[in-house]
Amino acid sequence: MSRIISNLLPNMPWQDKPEGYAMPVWRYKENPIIDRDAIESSNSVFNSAIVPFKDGFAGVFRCDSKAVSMDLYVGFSKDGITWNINSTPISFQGDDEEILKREYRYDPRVCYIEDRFYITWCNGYYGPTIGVGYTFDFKNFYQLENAFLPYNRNGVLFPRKINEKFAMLSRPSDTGHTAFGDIFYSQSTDMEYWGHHRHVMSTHKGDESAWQSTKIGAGPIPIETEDGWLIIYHGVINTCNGFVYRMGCALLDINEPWKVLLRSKYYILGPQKIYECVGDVPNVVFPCAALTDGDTGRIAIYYGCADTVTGLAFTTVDELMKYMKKNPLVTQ
Ligand code: BMA
Repeated sequence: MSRIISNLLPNMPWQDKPEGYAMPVWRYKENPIIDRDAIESSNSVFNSAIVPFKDGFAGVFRCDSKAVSMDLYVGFSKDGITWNINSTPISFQGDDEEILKREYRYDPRVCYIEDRFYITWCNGYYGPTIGVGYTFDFKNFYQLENAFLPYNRNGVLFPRKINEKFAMLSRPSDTGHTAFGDIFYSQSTDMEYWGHHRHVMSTHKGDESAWQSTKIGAGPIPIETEDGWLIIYHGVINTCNGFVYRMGCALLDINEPWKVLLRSKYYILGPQKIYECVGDVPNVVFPCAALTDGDTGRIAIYYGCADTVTGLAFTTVDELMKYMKKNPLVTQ
């Protein structure tokens, strides 16, 4: 048994694994949980970040408008499944007008550290980079400096300081649809200046694990377990029909998270249901958040489906650990 080190969350959404199901991650039966027109202005609602908040849940949602512009919206839910999303985007306050100027915002992650909820997202600033902000109450939002120079995406914070520093995974990229990308680890004492960058994982070029041959990027906030940091990430292959996005998992060293202890050679969830294969960008499952329960080891993954709607899937820390141990990626 591998144990999650986290608070108890008995009210997290959950469905048991269907009898005889072969894969380690199974979908919520009533998927998708959020439709593309969840708010009046939206073309699509996907790649969004959910956390426990008060006696329910809060989330930061990527809602693309009918102009197909990308922005972040806050929402609340009692059960993690039925959501009320605000009709106007998040407005950030901050010290510097230059940083508050909005070009576009997408693919949020939300991470509770110490006393507040930090939000990271892909922020347009002469190209994509990692925006950073925080809130205490999901009403007032404060924006800090961008973490990196452009171009970067998939900035994902760790839920506590490691070696006395804030820690973030990210994926240096380009201005376009990026046909490359590895995961790196960066450190900061103040959430403003990031350095001491370390390489974590690369794409896999051989056919042992072709689904992650083009680019990889961190997904939900890393899950602290007794064996290390469990990460769920997206891996991409370039096919004659374009990019296909799947989910994988890996285990990182607890004190030196740039060291990979285990990594699955097989994907854990791929686009196979109609709402994952058909939409504005077909064949995409893109995880951005996970709820966890320290007692049962349950994990609920929130993921974008075909860049159009939001899905929910379930697993446990044991399922992922067993799957990685049984099918390890040998040549990293
Ligand atoms: C990535 C990001 C994601 C998106 C994915 C598939 O580059 O833009 O938001 O889900 O492509 O289109």
